[in-house]
Amino acid sequence: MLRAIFLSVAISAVCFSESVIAEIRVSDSLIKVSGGAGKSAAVFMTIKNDNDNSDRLMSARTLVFKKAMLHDTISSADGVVKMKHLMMGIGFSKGEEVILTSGGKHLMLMGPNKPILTGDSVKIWLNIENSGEIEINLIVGQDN
Ligand SMILES: [Cu+2]
Repeated sequence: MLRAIFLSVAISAVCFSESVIAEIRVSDSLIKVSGGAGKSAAVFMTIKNDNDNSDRLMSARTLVFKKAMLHDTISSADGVVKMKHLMMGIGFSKGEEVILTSGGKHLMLMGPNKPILTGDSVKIWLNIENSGEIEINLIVGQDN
């Protein structure tokens, strides 16, 4: 009995270590800063929808950058790479896992309010249509 209680505590502790709100799970989040002291940054992550309904990442906000925009990366036949603003956000159906990654969909942060340095933390709130806001905290790594 004691052992069973101990086990359930351990499991809930694991759940709290990732960002989970209404069964929207965000994992493997990463920030890549570009342009010297960080004129912009791209944010990558995996979002899993464990809800019983579809949902949608509508937008994001942060206090560290003036603008946060959802982008897709489009490469044309002649090799030109462009970014497209995803005005309708990124939708995910029930059970779907969406990966925001380099060369694909990502969250773009523009206009830093201060120089972005290695070790800085960047807190971001993801606005999920049906599940509310999810807070994630990213640390700027040395490989930026
Ligand atoms: Cu972009």
